[in-house]
Amino acid sequence: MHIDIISVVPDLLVSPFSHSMMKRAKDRGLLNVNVVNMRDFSTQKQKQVDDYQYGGGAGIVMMCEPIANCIEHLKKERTYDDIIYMTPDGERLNQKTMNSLSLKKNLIILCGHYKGIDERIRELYITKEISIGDYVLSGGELAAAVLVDGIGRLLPGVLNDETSALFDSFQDNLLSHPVYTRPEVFMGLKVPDVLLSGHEKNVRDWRHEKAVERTKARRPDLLGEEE
Ligand code: 6GU
Repeated sequence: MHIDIISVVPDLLVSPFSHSMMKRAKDRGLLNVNVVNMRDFSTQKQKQVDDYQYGGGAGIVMMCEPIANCIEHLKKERTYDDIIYMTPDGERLNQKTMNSLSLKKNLIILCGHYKGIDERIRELYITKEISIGDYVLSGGELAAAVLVDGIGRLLPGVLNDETSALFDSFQDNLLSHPVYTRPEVFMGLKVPDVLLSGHEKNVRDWRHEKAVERTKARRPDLLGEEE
């Protein structure tokens, strides 16, 4: 999978993809993340990429030309399945969207700043608009990192334990069951006996029961139940 991320602060997007699972995805040639500096596509002398909004009011807007030039440049290299704009007024991100995006081949992710981007870019180029939740961030970069992390870990071969992504919280509309590792007793708290029993079916049943219990208590909405 290939993902181009367009940003005015590309430095923000270096570390998130240089460690752990995302590094492994890259090293194994499963995910290639390329960060593009929008300023390189500015048509202005001062490399300006934003300007005052028509109609007045506080807040500047990201201009059409640098974004369009950047996207056109990328499109010469490959065909994109989606051109995604990260914005608080987009569709709220969930596991279903992660799953479906993980099946794509090439994506562009555009990170907004300030008051956002000129509406005409949204009309002309953007195929999908995504928000990561009901709060406002100063820019789309951290949201893009969340999106790429969530997609990357779903690519076959990224996780060492192939089955584990399927048992995640949300993958079946249930939160995860509690987990334990050594020691057996910590500060007087003992690991539940069933997990030490070696009885596979009992372990499976216990985990399911705990997942349902936790989901009912914390996120009844996931079960289609009222709060
Ligand atoms: Cl995608 N961008 C910004 N700036 N704020 C957000 C967001 C995105 N998702 C939630 N808040």
